Amino acid sequence: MAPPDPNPSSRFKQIAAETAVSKLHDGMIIGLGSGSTAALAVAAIGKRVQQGLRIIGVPTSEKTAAEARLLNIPLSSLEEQSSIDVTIDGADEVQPGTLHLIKGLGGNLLREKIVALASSRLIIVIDESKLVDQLGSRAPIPVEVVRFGWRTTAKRIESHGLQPTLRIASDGNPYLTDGGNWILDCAASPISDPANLQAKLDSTVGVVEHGLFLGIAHQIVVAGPEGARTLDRNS
Ligand code: A5P
Repeated sequence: MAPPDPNPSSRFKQIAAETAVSKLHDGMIIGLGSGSTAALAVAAIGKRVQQGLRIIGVPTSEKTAAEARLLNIPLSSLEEQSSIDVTIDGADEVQPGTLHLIKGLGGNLLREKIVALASSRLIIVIDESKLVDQLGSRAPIPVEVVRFGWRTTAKRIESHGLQPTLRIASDGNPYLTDGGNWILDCAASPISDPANLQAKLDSTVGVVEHGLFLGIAHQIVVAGPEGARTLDRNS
């Protein structure tokens, strides 16, 4: 009998990432996501590039850009490529049916959202633990805020029924995003009306962007013990 897998979630992430990357073809402009699952997709793209696949990547974070350079993936930016064929990225929560997401526990939600919205298709790669009936069930909503007056911004966010906590990095200082902002991780009980909360966060002064990605993903590649399957939006 095979010994039990000590980390099935990593294996599922790998399967999801490789399944999504197998759909790519020559000539595509590809958004490169951030986070541990997206990093596996970037590694799989690197392998395919080494085997001759001709694509150009647009990274969603400095970390992803560094990983892609090491793999010799040709890179560009949104200044040079105004549209992207497909972006492959991870997520912290996915609601099947709507394909609404929470993203940003890795801290890159702003660039991820900009790249996602410039993409003809956003494919999300996850292990099945990320599937939830209602957003807010297992992950806080990361909200990127300008540093100036952040405590007053946090109070405004509290008035939307969320509980914001300033994210602290491993060096003990506030976590700094690639855009030079801070992140408030906002605990929410399961969110009954995500569109309403999105509207409130969108109009909160001091908020740069938030991790609610509603109606943006086109397809989810989710992997579990049975292998990978794809989820499409019910619309
Ligand atoms: C990065 O900012 C995030 O949006 C990630 O895509 C998300 O947190 C999922 O990350 P993992 O694949 O590491 O769980």
